[in-house]
Amino acid sequence: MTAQQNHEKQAAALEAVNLVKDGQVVGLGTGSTAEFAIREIAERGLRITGVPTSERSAKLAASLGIPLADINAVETIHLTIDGADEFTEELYLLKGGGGAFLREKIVAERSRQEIIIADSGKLVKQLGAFRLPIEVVPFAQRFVWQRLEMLGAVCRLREGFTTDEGNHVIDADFGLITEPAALAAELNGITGLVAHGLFIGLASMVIMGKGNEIVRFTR
Ligand code: ABF
Repeated sequence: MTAQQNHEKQAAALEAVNLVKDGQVVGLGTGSTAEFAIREIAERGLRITGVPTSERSAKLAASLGIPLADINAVETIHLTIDGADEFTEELYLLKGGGGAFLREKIVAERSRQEIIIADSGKLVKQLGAFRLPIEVVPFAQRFVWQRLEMLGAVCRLREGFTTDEGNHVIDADFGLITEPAALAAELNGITGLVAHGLFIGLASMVIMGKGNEIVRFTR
């Protein structure tokens, strides 16, 4: 990661944390950009309850003294701050490089606001330069792998990686994804495919650091 990327990630995170209010339930994203936001929440002493999207983020938040709640124990999630691997101006996201995308998607679905923070390198015209992460139950791995190949993907197992839910990840190269919503619908119908990294219609806003500026993308 370059110094410029780090600067842009941190700037986007600081801007997103301005949206956080005392008393809120806040979804805590996963990845290096989301980590800046978690640290900033603690730094500002914001009195929130965190719902982490991964064991990694839970450990970080706990170490910083942020009170955490089990997602099944909260009535609502007011706002979530998370990263992404790619995003478009239409707020289509490709996520999952960090392997936490099932929990990230569940938290995003339950959030009143899903705020994505990113450096300028994440903005793309079309998703897909980054391989699409697919979470699969081990029992269905061969079946899902074959179905993904039938859809045109070149598949690669994320070696030596198990998700927080104990599943495997296949990184599927579909090339540039011209119809993300259509592909997401196809993938949603594959039995044993637990989650994919296409987040369609979930982001409320993307806050992007660009040089010394902040650029916002909204629906
Ligand atoms: C997470 O943020 C993942 O979905 C995504 O892979 C990651 C991006 O990582 P980073 O912020 O380190 O670039 O939400």
